[in-house]
Amino acid sequence: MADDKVEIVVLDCGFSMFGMRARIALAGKGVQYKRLEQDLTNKSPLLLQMNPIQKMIPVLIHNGKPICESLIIVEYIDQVWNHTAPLLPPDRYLRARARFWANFVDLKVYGASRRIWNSNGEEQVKGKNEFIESLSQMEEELGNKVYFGGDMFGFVDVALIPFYCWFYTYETFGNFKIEEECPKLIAWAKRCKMRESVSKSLGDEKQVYESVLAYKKSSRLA
Ligand code: GS8
Repeated sequence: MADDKVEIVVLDCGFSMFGMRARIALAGKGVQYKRLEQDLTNKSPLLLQMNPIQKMIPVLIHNGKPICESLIIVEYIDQVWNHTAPLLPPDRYLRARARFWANFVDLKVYGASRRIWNSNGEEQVKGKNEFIESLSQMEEELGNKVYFGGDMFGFVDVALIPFYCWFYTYETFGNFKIEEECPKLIAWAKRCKMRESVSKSLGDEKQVYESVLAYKKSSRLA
């Protein structure tokens, strides 16, 4: 594909694990793009025009056409730039399995993770327990493989690895150590981070934490 004629823009937000997915997928394919940082407290006309239904980032804009929802964006990137570094396997069953676990990350891991930093008391403890349970289930799915799909970094890895730079935030709010609960998953995360497409796309864990503190402060004031 003649990339110099193609315009690719990502509406993104530094701390977003969903935005990081798009960044990792594009970096892995070696695609150049323009990243437009969005202020989610004051949404831009471009974001509202490109994602009028959800009004959320990330949005991938490919030649003026918007694609929304991070996992759909990652799959789209994988299909358009299919000449290198495939993320989804060719086998239909393995593809379905990868989609299942990526969806599990959104439904279970993400759902529980929010409650660790965004609630208190019993609700927070429940969130923490469900978070550990969901990561343990993922650890089981990983087994002794290098990556979720086997020897190749793939779709489920892209879906989950952005959460790694949020671990410091979860641990600080929830007062626990993820490595004590899921050591194999931490070893997997360190392996993923050795890849340039991942290391340059993840946020800094301390900055993520600061963003969460700032968000909590501003939502208390609202
Ligand atoms: C979630 C995107 C999302 O939550 C996806 O792309 O996978 N299922 C979607 N985006 C957040 C920022 S990251 O927490 C967002 O844009 N929020 C703005 C809002 O809720 O108004």
